[in-house]
Amino acid sequence: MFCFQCQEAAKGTGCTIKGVCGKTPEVAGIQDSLMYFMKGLSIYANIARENGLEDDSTNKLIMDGLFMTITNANFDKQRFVEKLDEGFIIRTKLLQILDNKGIKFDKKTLHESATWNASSQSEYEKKAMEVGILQLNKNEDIRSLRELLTYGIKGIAAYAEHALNLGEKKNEIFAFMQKGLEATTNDNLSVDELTGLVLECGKYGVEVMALLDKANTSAYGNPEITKVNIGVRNNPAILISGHDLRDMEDLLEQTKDTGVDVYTHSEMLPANYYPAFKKYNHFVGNYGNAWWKQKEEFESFNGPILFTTNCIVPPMKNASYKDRIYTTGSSGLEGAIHIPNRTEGGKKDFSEIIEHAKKCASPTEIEKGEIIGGFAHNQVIQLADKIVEAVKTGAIRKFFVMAGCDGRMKDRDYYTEFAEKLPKDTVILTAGCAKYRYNKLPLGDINGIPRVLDAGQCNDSYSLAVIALKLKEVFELNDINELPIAYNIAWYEQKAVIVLLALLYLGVKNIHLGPTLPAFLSPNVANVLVNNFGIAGITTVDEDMKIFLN
Ligand code: FSO
Ligand code: SF4
Repeated sequence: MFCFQCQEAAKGTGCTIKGVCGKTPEVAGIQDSLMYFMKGLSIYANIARENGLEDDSTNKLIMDGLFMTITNANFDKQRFVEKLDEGFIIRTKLLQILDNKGIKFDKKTLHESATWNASSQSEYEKKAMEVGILQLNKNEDIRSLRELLTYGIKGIAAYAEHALNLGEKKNEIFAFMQKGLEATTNDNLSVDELTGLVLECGKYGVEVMALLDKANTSAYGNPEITKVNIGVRNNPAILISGHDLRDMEDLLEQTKDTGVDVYTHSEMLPANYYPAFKKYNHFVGNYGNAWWKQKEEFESFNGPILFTTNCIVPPMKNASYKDRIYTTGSSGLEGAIHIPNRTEGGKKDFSEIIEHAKKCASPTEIEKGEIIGGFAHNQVIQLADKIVEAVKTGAIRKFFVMAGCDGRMKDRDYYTEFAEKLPKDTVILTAGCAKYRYNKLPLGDINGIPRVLDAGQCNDSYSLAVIALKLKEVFELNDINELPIAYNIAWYEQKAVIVLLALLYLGVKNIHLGPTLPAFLSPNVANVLVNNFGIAGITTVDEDMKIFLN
C-alpha cells in the first residue's frame, strides 16, 4: 500500500505497511481501485455533460465514493466492494443512455480507467496492484499536483454530500469534481495547467461550503451564542459523532420521549448552536473531546456511539465499546452495525441503536461545566459594532484564525501553548476539531467578547471567511490581507485541504500550516505555494509568536 493523504502519513512520507490511522493494506488497495474506477466514470460523465446530460446517479456515486476514501471515514472493505459493484452498474446504464442519445466517442482513445472492466472482489483486488498512487504517477511534481487536486475534490465531496442530504445541490460542483478527476488521468496536462486546476478547486471549495451553510442554516436556523453543557445526566444515552446535521435531526426526533438522551461528540459539538436542535430536552450537550481521544471516552460513555462521518479510530480487539459502535452514511467500520441510507423523502431508521441504548448504563462523568460557541457569520455580524469598536480602541489588537483539525501526535501541543501564550488583546477565530486544543482553557474575554470564537465545524471555516470579508468592508480596505488577522491553521485530513484551497482562492496570504506540511507536496509544488501565497510551516511557539505579532 501507499497512502500519504493525511498529516499523519508515516515518517512524514507515506504509510506503506499499515495506515497510522488503522487502514489495512486491503482497505487501502480497494480504495485505490475505487478511486481509479471513479476517474474513468468521470470521463463518461464529462462526455454526457458536454452533450447536455446530467446523470444524478453518477454524480451521487462519485460523491459518495470520494467521501468514503477520506481519512478515518470508512474502514469496511465490504462497503468498497459494494460501491464498485454499484459503480459498474451505473456506468453500464450511463453508457446505454449515451448510446440511446446517439452520442458517439472513440472508446480506443479513452484512458484505461474508463475501459477497465471487472465484476468481482478478486478482480478489484487485482487491479489495486496496478493503480496505486506511485504506479500511476511517476513524476513527483505531477503526482503532487494530481493528489493535491484529488484531496481538495474529496473535501468538496464530503461537504456536497451533507448539503445534498438536506436537499441542496449544484451541478457545477459535481461537474468540477469530475473534470478534476479526469484531469488526473491526462498525461498531456502541464504543471501550470494542473496548478490552475488546484486553484480552481478552491473556488468550488468556497461554493460548496456556501451551499452547505445555506443548507444547514435554512433547515436549522442560524447558529447562535450558546453555552454547551459538558457534564452528564443520569439517563442512558447515544453519542453522535461526525458532521451530518440531517442525521442529527433524525436521531433527535426518534429519541424523543424514549428516555434516551443524546450527546454530541467531536465535530458534532456545533449542533448545539442551532436553534432547531435546542428545542429537544433530551439533547444534553457535548461529551468528550476531539476524535482521537475516543478510545478512552467511548469506554466511559457506556452507551452506543453513532458515526455519521469521520473521524473513526478503529477500536482495539478487546475494547469494551466495540459492540456499541454504529456507522451510517459514508462512514463504515468492519464489525460495526451500519444504518442504511434514508429512502427518498424518508428518514433513517435509528430504532436499533435506540433500543441498544436503553439497555446501557448512563454516561460516566468525565468533566463538568460549559463551553461557549455559536459564533458563525450571522451571529458575529450582529456583534460587528462591538467588535469594530474593540479594534478601533485597540482593545483587540489582532485576530488569529486557528481553524482546522486536531490529531493525536504530541507536536499538536503547540496549538494549546500558542493559545495560552497569545497576548490578552487577541482573539482566536476557530472552526473544526482543532478547537479542542484550547476551547476549555480559561482565556477570558475582551469587553464581553470571548477570546475563543467558535464558528462551528470545519466547513464553517466558510463563516470565518464571510466575517473577514465583512470586516474588510467595514474598515474600507482594498485587500483582505490588510485586516489585523493572522492565520495559524492546523490540518489533518482532506477536508482541511479544501478549506485551505478555499482560503487561497479568496486571496488570503501568509497562512501558516502545521503541525507539518503535507507529505504529498513535492519540494517544487511546496515552493509554488510559498512563493505565490506566502504559505509557511510552523516552528516554535515563541518564534512564531514574534513573526505573527510583528
Ligand atoms: Fe476533524 Fe476528523 Fe471536521 Fe476532519 S473530526 S479531522 S478536517 O474529520 O472534518 O475537523
Ligand atoms: Fe496513512 Fe493518513 Fe493514509 Fe491513514 S489516511 S494510511 S494515516 S496517510
